Amino acid sequence: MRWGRTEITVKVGDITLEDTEAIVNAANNGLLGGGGVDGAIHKAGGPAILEECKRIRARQGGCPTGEAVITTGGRLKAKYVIHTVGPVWQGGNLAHGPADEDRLLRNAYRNSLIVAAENGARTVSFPSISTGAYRFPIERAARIALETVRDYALEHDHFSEVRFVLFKDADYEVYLRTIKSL
Ligand code: AR6
Repeated sequence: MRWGRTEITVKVGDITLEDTEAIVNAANNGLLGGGGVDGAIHKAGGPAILEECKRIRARQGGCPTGEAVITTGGRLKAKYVIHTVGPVWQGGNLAHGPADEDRLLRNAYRNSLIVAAENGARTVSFPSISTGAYRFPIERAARIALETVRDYALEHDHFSEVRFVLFKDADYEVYLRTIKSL
């Protein structure tokens, strides 16, 4: 699948093994690591990633939801890790205004692309942000992820490839179905 000049790849895999110049981490506001893909990235990439996260924390007090920051990839193949923070699913309505989670998830994808582009990365891999511990429904999240990357790719010629790396077969099936429907 190609959007503008950007090749879009959807695959099953472990994102810590990807060879794109940047991989994206589904982090939390504190930037000190955690479980899920965050734990896997810190474990595979080694302590240099956490050291830089701590420096970012000291400078700006963590990472607000929907924003993104960049560190070294440490021992990973990827040169950079872009740490973004998706929203915790709250039900998609009411308390925070209509579907604020949708807007925050869109921001997480878009700001990750912007930070990658600012740092010269032309290939980037994404996990499925917010759909694990943060419980965002996968169908809705997949649509937001794919539409946000599509819109960016159609507006900018910057990326040669954006890869979606799904950990579970069921998530991969949802992404495939969604991309065909766009
Ligand atoms: N490669 C690719 N995807 C993975 C991997 C991996 N190695 N490991 C897990 N996933 P989650 P969130 C998938 O919970 O929902 C952390 O503790 C997983 O199957 O990692 O954004 C952070 O520190 C799921 O589809 O991220 C935060 O506190 C997806 O990654 C919080 O969890 C996202 O699940 C963030 O929650």
